[in-house]
Amino acid sequence: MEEKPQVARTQVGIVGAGPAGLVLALLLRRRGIESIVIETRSRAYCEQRIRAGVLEHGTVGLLEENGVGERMRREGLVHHGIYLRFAGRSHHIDFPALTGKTITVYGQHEVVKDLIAAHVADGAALHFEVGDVRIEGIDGERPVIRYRDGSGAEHEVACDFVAGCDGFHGISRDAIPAGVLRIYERVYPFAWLGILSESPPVCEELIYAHHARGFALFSQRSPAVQRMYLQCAPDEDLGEWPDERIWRELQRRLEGDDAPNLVPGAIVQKGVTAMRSFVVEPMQHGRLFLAGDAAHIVPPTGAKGMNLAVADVAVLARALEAFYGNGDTAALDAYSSTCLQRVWRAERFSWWMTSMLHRMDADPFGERLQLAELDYVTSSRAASQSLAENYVGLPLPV
Ligand code: RFL
Ligand code: PHB
Repeated sequence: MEEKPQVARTQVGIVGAGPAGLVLALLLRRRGIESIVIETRSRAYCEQRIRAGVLEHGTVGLLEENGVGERMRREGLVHHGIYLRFAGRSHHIDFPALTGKTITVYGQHEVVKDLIAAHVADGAALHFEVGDVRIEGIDGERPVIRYRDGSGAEHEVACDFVAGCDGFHGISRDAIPAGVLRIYERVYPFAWLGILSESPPVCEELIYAHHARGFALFSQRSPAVQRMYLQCAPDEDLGEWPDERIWRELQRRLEGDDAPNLVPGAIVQKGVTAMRSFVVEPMQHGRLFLAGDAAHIVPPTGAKGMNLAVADVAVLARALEAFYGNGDTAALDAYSSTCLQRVWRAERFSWWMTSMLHRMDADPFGERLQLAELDYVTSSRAASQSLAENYVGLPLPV
């Protein structure tokens, strides 16, 4: 006999409780629109997953306006610029002087913790550790999300719309019929070895370092915890990277006249991150809307991924508000084209930062071009302003 599913009904079914799904649910709730969020991982896993660290000016504003900015304001580190380091010297890009804006360094997992806490406090529907997730009926007016809970019981969520916020490896993108999506992709021949360490900051702001041995990035999480990355091979074996080697390599990639002092500490996490640029077009089909990493990936060099996810769902929430307010579908119909304009700008910026800063094998001409570009970017006001306005974030779409 076929098992009878437990049936729930909502306006917007959200697949995935990363930044895209959680921010969307929050924005919808603030507009009086119901949603149910389902997530395959546990709450603890989502709250501990170490990822992004830089929040654009607009992302910070959106979180604050929606009542989840209190801890970020207290614990987030407001940065007034970044350093580009090359040929043995650091060069400051001053964001307030160039754009009037700042950025905030606050871990993505802290944002996720704050969002989950707000959902729980509001009694919102947020289901962790679900399995076997399927999306059906997106071509009709009643799409359905099916899943199994931890005990194996089958559930069905009948929705008006489905938001696919399940990241690059999720199932939402594949729910769109074959032949509809066009994929644009670039895979880079290098990766980042990232560490989290209990040590003092290398500098008051982030340092993006170009070096003949490869790129390095010196970021932060708090006054006592730092996040740092080394360019490495995509198939790099972490077993070959004992802590002493990591510290030695980070220090070498900082070398030069004004080399900041790197104080080693306990490395509490290590991982390798692949680098990829990826966009699907369109970002919607029928009643399914893709948002965040489910629709696009940027290499992390421009610090854009999480910010793009938030920008997508800001557009989607506004479009759904118009639909439920007065039946107007124009903004929903334009969702993909509205988002893709910003997405491609961020793709361009992330690709450009990546190309300018990473070592490419056996390309001495390319290295000279990188140095000329870095020299130009740090000495021309027009060029540094262009970098700064992209880094702090283009205005959220209105
Ligand atoms: P996420 O965060 O991947 O969340 C997707 C969620 O969906 C769940 N899921 C499913 N749920 C239900 N059913 C299924 N079938 C499911 N399949 C998956 C997953 O468990 C997960 O919880 O996507 P989202 O929300 O679109 O957010 C995107 C951001 O996470 C990502 O773009 C950023 O982390 C990228 N990124 C950075 N972005 C920035 O804006 N600034 C940065 O400084 C920055 N640095 C980075 C980064 C990403 C990095 N890594 C590890 C890729 C640095 C690194 C090293
Ligand atoms: C981080 O702090 O994890 C981080 C900062 C800047 C980037 C990427 C990652 O460009």
